[in-house]
Amino acid sequence: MTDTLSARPVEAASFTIPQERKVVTAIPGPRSVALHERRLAVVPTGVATTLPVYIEKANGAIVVDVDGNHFIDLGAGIGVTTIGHTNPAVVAAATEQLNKVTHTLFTVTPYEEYVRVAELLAAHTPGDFAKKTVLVNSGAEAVENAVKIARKYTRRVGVGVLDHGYHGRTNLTMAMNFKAAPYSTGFGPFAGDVYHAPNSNPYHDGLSGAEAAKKTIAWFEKTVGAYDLACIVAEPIQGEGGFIVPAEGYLQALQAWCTENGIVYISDEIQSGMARTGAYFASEHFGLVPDMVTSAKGIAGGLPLAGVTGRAEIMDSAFPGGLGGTFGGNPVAAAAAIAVFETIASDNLLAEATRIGQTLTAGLARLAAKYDIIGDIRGIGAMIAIEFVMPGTGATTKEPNAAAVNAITAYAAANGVLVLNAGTYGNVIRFLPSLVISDALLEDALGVFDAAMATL
Ligand code: PLZ
Repeated sequence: MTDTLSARPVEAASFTIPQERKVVTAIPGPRSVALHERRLAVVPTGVATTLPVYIEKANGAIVVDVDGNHFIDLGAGIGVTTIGHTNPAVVAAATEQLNKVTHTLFTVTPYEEYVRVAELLAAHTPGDFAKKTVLVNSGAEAVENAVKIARKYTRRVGVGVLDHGYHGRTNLTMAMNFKAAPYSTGFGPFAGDVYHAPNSNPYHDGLSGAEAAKKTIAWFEKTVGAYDLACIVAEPIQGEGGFIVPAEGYLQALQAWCTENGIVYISDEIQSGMARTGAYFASEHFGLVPDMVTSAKGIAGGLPLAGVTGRAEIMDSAFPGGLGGTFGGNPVAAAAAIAVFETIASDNLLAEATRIGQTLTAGLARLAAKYDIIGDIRGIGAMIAIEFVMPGTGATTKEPNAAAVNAITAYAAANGVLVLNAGTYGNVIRFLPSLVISDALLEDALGVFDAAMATL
């Protein structure tokens, strides 16, 4: 065992699948191809697939397809299996809960696991004040509920969002996304009273946080007026938008303006939260104490669960019965979430996220020195991205290079590395590995990226 591996909190021996890349067929292999044919007959084309490789099992940072190929998973199901695939603590907690009680509906007859998750979210989201949490099933549903509550609390209707943001696929959240295609094209009419303001995008706008905030605030003041805004919903690091990290001071200035004007500040931490960036919630890196935080994805280790956590007085503004849903805060998902919180603490996973960020950024910097199509490397902790530009445009127009991203991700997949793209122009590769991935696996994957870029 190498030093890197022995430094891992989860010993290699505790993985049930060897943490190694192994390609034994063409990608996709024959069994995946056969399954894909069946799928095309019965699953609509609107449910697209990045890579038609059908997965049979997974553990830690490795997923295994039906043809026996072992992939290094650098996407973790878009940042969901943050504490590793089939984490033993999650599997044990969910299995035990399945055998105790699978469902009652919390708003009919409640159970302790929901309450415990609410306590854990109150303890781990930023801010030292009384907080309450409503649990739901998906990120989009969390955003919808956050907006409902903010509107009820403020008795205002306007919803402010930022350019390059992403918030979901429901009717309201479609209207909140920056990108129309493919999320909302043809699906209207859309919810009204949603206002899209310029964001902070340091690599492209070159503005300081204060300058960018001035621009955003001026836009809201002219286009909506602070008085009509119930809330601003913003991701601390924009996920689908390409891991855009705002300039220093930007979000703080935006929140200060919200507070002065009675606007509820909502941090959408669905992609950036739950230990992903080396803090429980990324807002902490920016000195933000949001009025409300949405969480989902990594919260329950792969089971469907999401939440809205906020100041008690805001959360209590909805009338009794105003919030709920059949499956929200399901006992099995809630039990899994408790195990996730416990594992982050017991396995020191915040520090692991920081380690992963250091390894990735150093490795990617080596590649950037070799390949001028790498325009920017950014992100925090285990949420790192590279933006690709056309050759020779890095110092000038920074023209998006989606073709490079498509070629590199295809090469990586064919060589046993699963990685996701992102960005409004599809020219970003994002790394969202699980926090149990070793440096050795990361270096192996970086070698594949090097080889991929050498072919371009
Ligand atoms: N807010 C910040 O990242 C989900 C979308 C995957 P749901 N992002 C991945 C896809 O193509 O559907 C997301 C997010 C942020 C909200 C959401 C929505 O979360 O759980 O997908 O509804």
